[in-house]
Amino acid sequence: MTKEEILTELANAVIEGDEDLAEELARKALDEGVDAYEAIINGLAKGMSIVSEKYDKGEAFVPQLLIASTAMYAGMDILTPHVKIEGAEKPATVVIGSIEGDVHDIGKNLVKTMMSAAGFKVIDLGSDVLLEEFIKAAKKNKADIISMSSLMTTTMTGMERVIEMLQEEGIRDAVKVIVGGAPISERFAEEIGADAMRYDASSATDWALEAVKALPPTEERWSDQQIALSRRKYREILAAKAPKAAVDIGRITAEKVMKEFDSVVPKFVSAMTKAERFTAAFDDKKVDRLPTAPLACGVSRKFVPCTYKDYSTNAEKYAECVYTGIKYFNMDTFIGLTDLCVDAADFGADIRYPEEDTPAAKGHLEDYEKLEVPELKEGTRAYNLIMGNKLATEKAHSLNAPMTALIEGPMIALTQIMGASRVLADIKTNPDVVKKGLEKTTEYVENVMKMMFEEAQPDNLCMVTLWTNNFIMSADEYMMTEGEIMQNRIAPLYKQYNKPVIIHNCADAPHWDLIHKWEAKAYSYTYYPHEANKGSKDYRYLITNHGKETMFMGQANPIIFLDNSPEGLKKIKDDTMELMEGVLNTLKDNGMQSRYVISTGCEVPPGAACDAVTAETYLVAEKGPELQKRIIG
Ligand code: B1M
Repeated sequence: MTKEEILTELANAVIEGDEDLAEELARKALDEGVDAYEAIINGLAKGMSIVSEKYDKGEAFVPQLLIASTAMYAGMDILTPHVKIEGAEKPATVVIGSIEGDVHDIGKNLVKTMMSAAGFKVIDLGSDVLLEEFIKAAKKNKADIISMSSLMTTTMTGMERVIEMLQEEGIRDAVKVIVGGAPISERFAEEIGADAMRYDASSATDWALEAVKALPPTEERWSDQQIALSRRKYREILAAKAPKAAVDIGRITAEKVMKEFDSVVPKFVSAMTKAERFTAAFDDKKVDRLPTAPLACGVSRKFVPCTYKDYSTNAEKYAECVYTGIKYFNMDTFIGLTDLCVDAADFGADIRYPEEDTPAAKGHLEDYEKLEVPELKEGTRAYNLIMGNKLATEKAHSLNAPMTALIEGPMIALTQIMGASRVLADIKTNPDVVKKGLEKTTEYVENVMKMMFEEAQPDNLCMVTLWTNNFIMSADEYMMTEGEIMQNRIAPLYKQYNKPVIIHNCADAPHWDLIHKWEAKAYSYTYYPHEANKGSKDYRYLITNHGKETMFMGQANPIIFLDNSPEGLKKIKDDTMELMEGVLNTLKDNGMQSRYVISTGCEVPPGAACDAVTAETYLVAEKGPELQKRIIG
């Protein structure tokens, strides 16, 4: 083989995700005297860039990226020890991780892969990384760059603290800091003092390559003298920052809402009960106004009050949160989303329960073959959830509201048990074990559904199927895994109990045409305008294309509920008004009148302000009837 052929084949091995071939070709490259560095950059890394470009264009999906990166690393393990370093510069070092509290790591892993492909030495701290670990790793490795990912509004503030810690330690100027992840904006990056933010892994890598060129030599930046100088420089800046008082904004605003409740809510004119309104909207029948049901789940606990852990693990507390949530937020149903770790906990994965935030699955299991379907009995989290929904349904009915219980779908259960990146990669390399694993989680989900329908008897049961998101899996990959199960097992079970299929997606760009395969009667969705080119769809598209069969619930951005300043509250009201008007006009244009719920489609952050939620729900109650009459008649 010529050198060119070896390089092309190395790239192809990565594109195909063929780990063995990448290793074989890496050895061949060494045997044939190809320079190891060239084989990495012009062979393996080139293949990775091609897959990454395809991903950016929506032509490849996460499983393919993951197996490509595995092949790339396999080849690199063989080639890297042979890279000649005399005369050449030592690779720049990047410390990377997802911020404390955040277990999302798929995007972070892509950034890691692209940076490795570009020749950086990447120290991966993993996900849910304690803030001080970034500082420790930067010091230990005399890093050049710190790369932090956050996928949630609740965790993004940790990035600012890391930057402050770098300043306190006198090493802020020794490193460049880049931040990224879905909720991160350029403005946010600037406000917290990061050097850059980028929207995708490739451009983050391009930035990093440029950034290190501008850095003074390592010894200079990391010298004791420079550190002492830098400490002094930032001392004043840090001292000038007002210390942020720890205020429980959720609780304070919950008290305000409760106090004002009697003088506000009874004044709303309503010709229907919550149950009548929600049921009528389901069937697109006449309503007094559109129903509203933001996913103000964890935040409802502030009325009780109780911790998030209590909300998600204690049946009585959960039911109390449902009752107070429906009452004080004046919602038309409560969608009972807790954490997404219920099944994973029962299968034996390790769950972290922070007091004030959503629990997350941390310790995953190793062996698909050893998964055992747990017995659904007292003591399991699923049993507790069912009992919680039984109590909650009684309480919701006392307020004339329907209860919408929520459970995890088989694929989310499996990814929480085994780890998402691993399962997504195994779909490509070892689909049979994934299917075996799914068989086990499906059996458990079916048992939970049956007991939920028979014992708890909520009015509706909503299922989380977030892997339909077409940023992550192709329609075929989804159909080969959870899609098939949804169609052939889960939807028929709903039918057997005479219940409508209701889906909560957590995602912005599902494969919309698949929803007809299991006849979803209601769909809780999110919409991100900046992802429109990747398939994120708004109510206009959804009602027009699928509204005849499916009631959509969503669209309002939950992040807005974090801001209860006068401007923030005004924005919530303006956005809600615009949404209601737009939805009603679209319904009318399509010959419909009420099949839509003003909601969030994504959990309102547990630290949100309760008066921000009521800014939306009270506005719907106040202005909804008038709008309904004016637009629909
Ligand atoms: Co969660 N989740 N999730 N989730 N999840 C989001 C983020 C959410 C937006 C979904 C929603 O409700 N609409 C929402 C956050 C809302 C908010 O901000 N408040 C959310 C929530 C609420 C939650 C839970 C709280 C749900 C619950 O339990 N009630 C819970 C939190 C757990 C925790 O972390 N403590 C939770 C859990 C999970 C799973 C574990 C089930 C799973 C993650 C599995 C895993 O990663 N190991 C999951 C998933 C998959 C998602 C969505 C659907 C997809 C995320 C993803 O992997 N995208 C997500 C919805 C969404 O983002 N649309 C959602 C694909 C990935 C390639 O993109 O990570 O954005 P991304 O990376 C991109 C860019 O952002 C960029 O490059 C990548 C592409 O090239 N980028 C960088 C990333 N890092 C960068 C760094 C850079 C530069 C660019 O420089 C440093």
